[in-house]
Amino acid sequence: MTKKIKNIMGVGLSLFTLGQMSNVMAHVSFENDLYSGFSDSPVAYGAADVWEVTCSGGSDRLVLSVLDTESGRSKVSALAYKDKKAANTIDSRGGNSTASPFVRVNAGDGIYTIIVTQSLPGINYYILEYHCETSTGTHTTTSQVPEFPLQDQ
Ligand SMILES: [Ca+2]
Repeated sequence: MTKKIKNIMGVGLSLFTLGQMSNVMAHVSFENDLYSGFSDSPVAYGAADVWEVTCSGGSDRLVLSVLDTESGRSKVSALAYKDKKAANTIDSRGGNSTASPFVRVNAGDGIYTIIVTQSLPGINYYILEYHCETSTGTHTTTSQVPEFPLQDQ
């Protein structure tokens, strides 16, 4: 197997469309993979992708969830961190259209780090959904993550 992005414009685009339809103004990542335990993978175990999202001034928190787009036993989780505050969310069932619960990290404006991990070695595919908002839930300016994570495993 080789590391690849699957279905970039498929699920990601449909999620984006759904977000627009529900007026959520959510941001989504491209569909990315976690890849471990293969001869050509960067790590044998513990693949982790690292992302950064910037929340504009006036933001109170980052809200995020993760969609595991691959069925199988391995679960995908996303942990967001900033200034000694963190929250973790896990998609308990891969391969369906139900994402993990939304969680919040209330650490104000600035750069949040998001780390996506898998519970078992192998290959997982996932899409992040996230946005920044004020303390009353009004969406604030949120950076769009790049096509690939800062650490890509
Ligand atoms: Ca799911």
